[in-house]
Amino acid sequence: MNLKGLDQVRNSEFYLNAALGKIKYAQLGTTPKDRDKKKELIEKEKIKMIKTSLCDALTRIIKSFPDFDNLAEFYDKLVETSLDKDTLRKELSTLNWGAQKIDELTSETVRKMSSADDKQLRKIKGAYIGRVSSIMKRLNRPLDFLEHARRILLSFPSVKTDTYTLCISGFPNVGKSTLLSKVTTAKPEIGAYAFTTKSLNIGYFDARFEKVQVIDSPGTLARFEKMNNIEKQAYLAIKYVADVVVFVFDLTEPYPIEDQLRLYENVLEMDKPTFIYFSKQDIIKDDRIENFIEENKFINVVAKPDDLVTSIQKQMKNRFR
Ligand SMILES: Nc1nc2c(ncn2[C@@H]2O[C@H](COP(=O)(O)OP(=O)(O)OP(=O)(O)O)[C@@H](O)[C@H]2O)c(=O)[nH]1
Ligand SMILES: [Mg+2]
Repeated sequence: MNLKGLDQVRNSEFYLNAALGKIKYAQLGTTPKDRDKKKELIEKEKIKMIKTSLCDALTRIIKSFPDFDNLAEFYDKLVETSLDKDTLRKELSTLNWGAQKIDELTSETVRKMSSADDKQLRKIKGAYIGRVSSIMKRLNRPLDFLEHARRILLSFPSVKTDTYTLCISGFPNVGKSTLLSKVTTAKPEIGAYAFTTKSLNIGYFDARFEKVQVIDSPGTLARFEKMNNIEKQAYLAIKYVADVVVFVFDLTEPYPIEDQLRLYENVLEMDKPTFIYFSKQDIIKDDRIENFIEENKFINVVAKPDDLVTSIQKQMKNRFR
């Protein structure tokens, strides 16, 4: 999702002041070029400047938001979990309504100004500014909501939804970020405590013809509604972005192995090709891993990070068969 143009959304007063400031500083009617212009033309120019400034600002806001009807599934679900899409649509269309109203009011005012004398012109302009201000004030609630939405959208991870993707799944503190740093150039924070990773870590490695995106996707056994933001993002990444998953088991058991097995079962339900990797092999007795593999009849185990990369490359080739 491209959110580059998503600038801060301000309140109506900010946009009004900017518009009124423009006519003040443009000094229409005071330059030698304007000396011979009729007052009527100058006042018309001023209100057109106000209109352009406000309508441009409103249109820019509307256009800066993504098209919520055509989001990739991952972002669509993410928006759904954190924002009310109907309110978003409604508030964006309220801004559109405001821009249209200001446009109509300006045309109407320009017509009224034709052949008006100086006193009438002042009065018409005053009334125009009053009406424009009250239209803008009605936009405060939508502007507020859109700023709130913008902050949420900016907190979303930059996931490439059209790139071949490996998700690293597993309980907190099992060594997911460490594995990410071994297979990609990413430098995630690694900590000796659970929940070190607070936003999705993403890295890339080169397969033969394309990049592979690797997402460090922390998981727990919480129900979706009970998950925190990063757990939700991780869940949606596995469900909607992952082509393949590697599940990290940690037999030093920062979390009971029964829970890790349950999470593994949940991941399998997502129906993605899934590999198993054992972290912390340097501090686990040799036969512990072998016995565990045998007990659970695992066949899809990758012994080392390098083997994971090779397995992913094989998996990528298979997808065209
Ligand atoms: N000895 C040893 N320690 C490891 C290994 N992999 C990870 N660790 C340690 O385990 C702890 C957790 O590692 P992380 O990679 O941060 O684990 P994580 O799964 O990303 O943790 P969260 O982000 O909290 O979910 C750190 O202290 C690491 O240094 C390993 O292969 N061997
Ligand atoms: Mg981590």
